[in-house]
Amino acid sequence: MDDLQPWLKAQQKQVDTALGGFLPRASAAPRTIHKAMRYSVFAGGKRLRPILCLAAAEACGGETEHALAPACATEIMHTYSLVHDDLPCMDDDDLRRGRPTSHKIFGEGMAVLTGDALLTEVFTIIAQTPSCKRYEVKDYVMEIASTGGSRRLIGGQVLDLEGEGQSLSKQNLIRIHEAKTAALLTSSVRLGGMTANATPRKLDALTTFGYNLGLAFQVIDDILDVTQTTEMLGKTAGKDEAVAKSTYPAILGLEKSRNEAARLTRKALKALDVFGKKGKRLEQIARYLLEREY
Ligand code: GRG
Repeated sequence: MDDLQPWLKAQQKQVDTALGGFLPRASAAPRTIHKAMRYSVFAGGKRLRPILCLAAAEACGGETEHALAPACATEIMHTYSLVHDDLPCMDDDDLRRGRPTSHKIFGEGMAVLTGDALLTEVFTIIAQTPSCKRYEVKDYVMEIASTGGSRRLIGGQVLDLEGEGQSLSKQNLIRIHEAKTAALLTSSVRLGGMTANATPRKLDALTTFGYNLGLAFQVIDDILDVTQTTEMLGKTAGKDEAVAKSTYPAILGLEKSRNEAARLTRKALKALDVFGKKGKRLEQIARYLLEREY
C-alpha cells in the first residue's frame, strides 16, 4: 500500500492534464459556459472513476494512453451529475468539492446548461477512444450511454426523488445505489478493460468488482456524511440526517454499515483473482476506499 499515494497523485495529474486538453478552453465563446464547465471539473474531485478506468486497463495489460479518453469521459459524466444533483430543484446544495456549487456562482440557468454541456462533451470525448480487436467506438459509446441513461444514473435519481420523505427498505436503497453510484464505477472499470481488449471473462470480473466496489463506496459515503465534518468532505456534512434521507447508517446503524462495506469490498477483491499481479492497483484502491476519510 506504501506506494499507492504517489501513484494516485501521478494518475490524478495525468487525468487533469488530459481533461484540460479535452474540454473547450475557458476563453472559447461563449466564455461563461466554458468557464462554468471548467469551474466544476477543476474544483478538486478525487478522480476516482478515471483512476479506476486506468487501473482496470493496467489489470488487463493495456496502455494508459488508450484509456485516457474513456477515463476523462467518466469524470465528466460524474461532474455533470454533481452539478445537476446540487441544483435547488434536486438536492439543493451550496457546497461541492470545497467550493460554492455551480448555480451559486453562475446562476441556476447556467448550471443547468453546464450539466447539459458536460454530458454532451462525454460523447465527443468517448468517440476519441482507439478501437481494439474486440471493441470499437460504438461499444464504448453504448457502455457509457447506457450508464448515463434512464435505467441507471437518471433512473437512480428518479427513485431518489420519489423516495424523499419516505423510509425505504434496504432493498430499495440498494436499487438506488446500484443505479446512482455503482453503475458509473462499474462502467469506469469496464471501459478501462475494453481499451485493453479484455476477454469476456475479464470483463465479467471487472463488472463484479465495479458493482461491489460501487456499493461499498456508497455505504462509506453514507457513513462519512454522519461521522465527518463539512470541511473534511468539501460538501455539507450531516445533510442526509437533516433531510431524513434513507441511508445505510439510518437503516442499519453505523457498525452494521461498516461491516456491510467490508463485506462488499471482500466480494470486490475476490473478483480480482483472474488478474493475478496485474490487479494490484485495483486491489489497493478497493482497500484504500474502505478506509478513506473523505
Ligand atoms: C443526472 C441529476 C442526475 C443525477 C444522477 C449520480 C447522481 C444521479 C447524482 C450525483 C450525486 C451523488 C450524491 C451521487 C452519489 C455518488 C457519490 C457518492 C458521489 C460523490 O463521489 P466522489 O466522492 O466525489 O467520488 P468527488 O467530488 O471526489 O469526485
